[in-house]
Amino acid sequence: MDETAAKPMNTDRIPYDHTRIEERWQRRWAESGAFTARRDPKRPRKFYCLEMFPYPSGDLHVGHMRNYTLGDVTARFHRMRGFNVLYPQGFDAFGQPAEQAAVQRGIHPAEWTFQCIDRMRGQFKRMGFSYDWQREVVTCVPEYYRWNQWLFLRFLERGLAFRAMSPVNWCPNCKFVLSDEEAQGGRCWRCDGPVTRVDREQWFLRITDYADRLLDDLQQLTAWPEQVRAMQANWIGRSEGVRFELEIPETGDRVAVFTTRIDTVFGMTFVLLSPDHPLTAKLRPRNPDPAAVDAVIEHARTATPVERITSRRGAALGVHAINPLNGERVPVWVADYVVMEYGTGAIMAVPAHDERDLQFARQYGLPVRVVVQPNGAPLDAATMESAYTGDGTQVNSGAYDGLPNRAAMARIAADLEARGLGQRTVQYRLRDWLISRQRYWGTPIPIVYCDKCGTVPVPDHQLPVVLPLDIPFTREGQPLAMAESFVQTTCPKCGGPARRETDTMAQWIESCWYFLRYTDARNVTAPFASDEANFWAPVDQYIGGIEHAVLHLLYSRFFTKVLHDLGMVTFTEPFTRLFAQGMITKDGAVMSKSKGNAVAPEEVIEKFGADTVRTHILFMGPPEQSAEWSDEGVAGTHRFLGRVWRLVQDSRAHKVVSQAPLRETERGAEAGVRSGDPAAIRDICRLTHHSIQRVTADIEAFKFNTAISALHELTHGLTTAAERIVQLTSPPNPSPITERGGEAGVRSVSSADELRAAVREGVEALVLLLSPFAPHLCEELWEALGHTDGLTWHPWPVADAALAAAEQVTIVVQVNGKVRDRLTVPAGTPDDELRRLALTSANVQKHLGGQEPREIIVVPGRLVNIVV
Ligand code: ANZ
Ligand code: ZN
Repeated sequence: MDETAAKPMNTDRIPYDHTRIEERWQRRWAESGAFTARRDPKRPRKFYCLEMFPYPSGDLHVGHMRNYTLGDVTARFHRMRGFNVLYPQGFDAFGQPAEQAAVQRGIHPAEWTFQCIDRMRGQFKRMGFSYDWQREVVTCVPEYYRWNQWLFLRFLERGLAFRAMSPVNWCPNCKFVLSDEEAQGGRCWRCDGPVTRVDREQWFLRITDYADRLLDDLQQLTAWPEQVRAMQANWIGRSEGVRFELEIPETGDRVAVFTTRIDTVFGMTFVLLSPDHPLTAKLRPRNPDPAAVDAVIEHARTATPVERITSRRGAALGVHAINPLNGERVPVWVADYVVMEYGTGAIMAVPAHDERDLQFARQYGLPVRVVVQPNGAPLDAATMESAYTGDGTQVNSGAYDGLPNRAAMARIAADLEARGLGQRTVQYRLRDWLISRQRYWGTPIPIVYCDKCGTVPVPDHQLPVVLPLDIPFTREGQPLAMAESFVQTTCPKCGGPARRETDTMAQWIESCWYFLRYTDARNVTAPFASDEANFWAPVDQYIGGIEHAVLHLLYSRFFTKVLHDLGMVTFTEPFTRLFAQGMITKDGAVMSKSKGNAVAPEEVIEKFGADTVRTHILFMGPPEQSAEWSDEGVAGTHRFLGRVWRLVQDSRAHKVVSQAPLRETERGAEAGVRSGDPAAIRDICRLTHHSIQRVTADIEAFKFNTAISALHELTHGLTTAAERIVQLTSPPNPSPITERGGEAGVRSVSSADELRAAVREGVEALVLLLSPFAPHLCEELWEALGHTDGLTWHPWPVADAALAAAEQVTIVVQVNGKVRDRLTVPAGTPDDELRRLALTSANVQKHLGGQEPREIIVVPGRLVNIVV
């Protein structure tokens, strides 16, 4: 025994200096290009790991870091598992806050954006995230947005981009036109204020052409959260129904309606037109009081979408419509809640079976007729308080009476088709995607308006249309429209004077395809080379917030399908697996700067290190759930990492592990574990290999918190074993690491040497398994263990299933003291389980003969005695 080994540990132990270690490894990784994504043919599979890239709004807090830490652990894990890994990061750099900052603080949006990017990039680096920074994508530079423009022109060529005058969602608060997705529930996605409608000429992308594919392909996305798939399906809103026309005898007009319940057509007691329906304006004078009609039209114009569909305001239009099935004349009204954007903008109203129609009928004294009768008490049209929307038997329906309504639905549809009066159709709720924004800080739409030639696309070779930087910012108006040097241009077709489009593209456009740009980020002749995109994409694991369930994820799926149809990629879905992380809260509220409860990562890194922040964020709970940040929790995680540090340091000092790396032959098997070996060694091997199994499976399943728990247990078991070695080698010197735990869990062992290899193997496994979580610490320890290869691409440990399996023991089962059975069970099986197993034994059942046991005595690991 040498001098060092005999000394008490705490005097020569190197302290866990996280600042020094983290700076050192971040420098090493950067210098060696450790995270550069390469297409290495020796690695058979690829893995593309991606987090939704951030909007550069300033500083990130620890709540934001959850998203990125999940990604980094996943990326590091897959590198060690032998994949070619692409793990990039960038900035979604166009958008409104930069423009607001410009107005409020007089700083240029570009300057503000790049300041934020620099800060955030620095924060990412301090967290030790293993991004390939050579592929960084910043969307507000011409090198990137020129490809937005290029793609827009491809959409235009295919008829997938068009300009139309149409009512658009308008947020009076943000002074901003919104897409339907941004105005969900009638609220602005930015300020949550109510949205109104205004008419404007705008650019749209024809996403509705892809509605069926966007819906059908959701079925392929089996590794997406069910909730997100359901939200998309609902948003696309496919409805099967029937469209048919009714004649208006007074004017000779025909009005088409769309219904999902053609079985109720005999219950139509009136027809409703949308206030925006062209016939509404035409028929207005037929009401003796046209002002009543005007009031409805006016209300519809100013009301928010939610107010409109909940309103039951209406007015008669003084004409009738003829039900083609029974020739009945029913009145035609205008109603607020019928919207022009869905179906045909007119409906057959069936108050007995549609709630809104019933409310409308009661309010205006219109008739109600039951045509679908449920089992049980018959419905009474005069008194029913809510519509019956379920299934039943046809009544009051002429030739269809007595049929189940589902059967009638099919028959009536077929009959209408046969008579040429209507047809079965599919209706989508999804609307075309409005992409024009009256904003400065975005991608200019590459269009020129010429008096002679009309709307002229800017030719490819004139791209990019550069966003001018030297323009004044004012509170009102669109700065770009006021920049004459930008607006005035020459027509690419005739060379005459022309004006540029001054709307910019919605910021969602940039994020529709950025994940493909990363595969070939520096390409100057194309958005990306197909070969690179097809190698790396689709993204294998995408990580982000549930708030993008519809907007970004739907748009990206749409773009991917168009790119597929353009022949640029071979796949049709962009994100194979999707993970939506839960929020981090502080004092019960979602962490955010505006709420004043944001915790800066720098503070915690300073005190405890990035490894602690990372490990703690993932230890806080299942990542899909929200979790409360606590300072005590962080300190606890720091202590855990300190224990791992000391385990390796003390083990080395005490020659528990030698400084030379373990030779292959020293692993598991060599220790003689499989054959009649000391139980203590077997215990350590089992713990090690079982831990490898658990941590591997847990990381794959995104159960990072339980993976870390397993690492706690492994650390504890190895520490105890290391203490045992110290005791055996230096009995007179009580070691500080024996203070806790002592001999617990370590069975008798004759010599320290027997344990050494097993502990060494366990310690190496611990460092490898912990490394995706705490990479700096583990690199340092790996080096201390004598390795020179670094951990980034080091193979992940593989468990030996035989070593990992729990030890089997035989339990004797007695009934009234007589042996009746023997059970083979894993060692450590709990008493309750032993009781249950004993009672279900066939032989025991026979000897009990139906009697209730009076007492069941369990001797753990040995015997169960049932007394009757
Ligand atoms: C008659 C009827 C009877 C209806 C009945 C329902 C129940 P989904 O499922 O969302 O596709 N509708 C059609 N176009 C409309 C419009 N532009 N504005 C407001 N409502 C409209 O809904 C389809 C149903 O919504 C259609 O079927 C129609 O009412 C109404 F017992 O027709 B139904
Ligand atoms: Zn022209």
